[in-house]
Amino acid sequence: MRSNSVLDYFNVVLKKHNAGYFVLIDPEQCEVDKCAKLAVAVEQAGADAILLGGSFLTNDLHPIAKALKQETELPIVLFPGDSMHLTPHADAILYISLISGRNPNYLIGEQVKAAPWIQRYALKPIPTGYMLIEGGNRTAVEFMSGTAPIPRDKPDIAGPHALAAEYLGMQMVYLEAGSGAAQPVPDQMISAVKNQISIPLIVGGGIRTPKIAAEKVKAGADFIVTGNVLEKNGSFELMKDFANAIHA
Ligand code: 1GP
Repeated sequence: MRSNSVLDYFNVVLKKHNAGYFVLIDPEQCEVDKCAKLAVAVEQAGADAILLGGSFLTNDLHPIAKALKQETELPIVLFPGDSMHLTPHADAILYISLISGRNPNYLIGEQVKAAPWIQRYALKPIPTGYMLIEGGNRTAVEFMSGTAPIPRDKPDIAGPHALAAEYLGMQMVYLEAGSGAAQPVPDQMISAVKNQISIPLIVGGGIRTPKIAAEKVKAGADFIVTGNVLEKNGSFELMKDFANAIHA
C-alpha cells in the first residue's frame, strides 16, 4: 500500500469506526524479531496502522521495517524524528513539521534534507502539522527538537496553530504530549483543536488505558496512538481492549 492510498484508507477507517487506532513501534525499543512479533500481535488485536519511528535512533531501521512489511498487512507509516529516519520499506511517511516550535530546523530544515530521499524511495508524504503539548515531564522530543511545548492550559494557543496547519495545506494534525508523557493531551485542548479544523486529528503521548483512549476520542481525536504502554507491559488483551475502546 502506497501513501496516498494510506490516507484514503484512514478515511475508510474513520467512516467505519468513527476513530482509528495506531500503534507506535519505536525501533530503538526492540530488535528485528521482537518488533516483527509485536506487529503481528498489533494486527491481530485490531489496530488500524503501525507508526514506525522515534525521536532518537541508533538501531538500523531498514531490517526492522522490512520485517514489519513481511509480517503484517497493516500500513507501515514512518514517523521520523529527523531526516535520517527513512527507509523504502514502508507504505507512507508522516511528513511532519513541528509547528508548535520555533526551531527552523524542525519546521523546514529536516524536511528539505529528507525530500530527495522520500522521492528516491517513492514514499509519497502525508503532510502533518505536529504540535508538542506540555505533558507534565520533559520528553525526548522536547529535548531533541529544542522546542518548548504549548502549555497544557492554553487551548486558545493550540487551536490557531492547528488551523494554520490546515491553511498551509497539511492533511493531518498530530497533538503530541511526548512518548512516556506523565499526562496525555487534555480533553479540553483536543476539543478546542478539533473545533477549529476539518482535517483528521491524531492524539498521542501518555495514553495508558483504554478508558483514557475512549475519553480522547469523545473529546474529538480521530486517531489515537499508543507506544510505551504496549512496549513496557503490554499484553495482547490490552491491545484488543484499546482497539475496541477506540472503535466503539
Ligand atoms: C509518541 O504519541 C506517541 O510519539 C506515543 O506515546 O509512548 O507515551 O504512548 P506513548
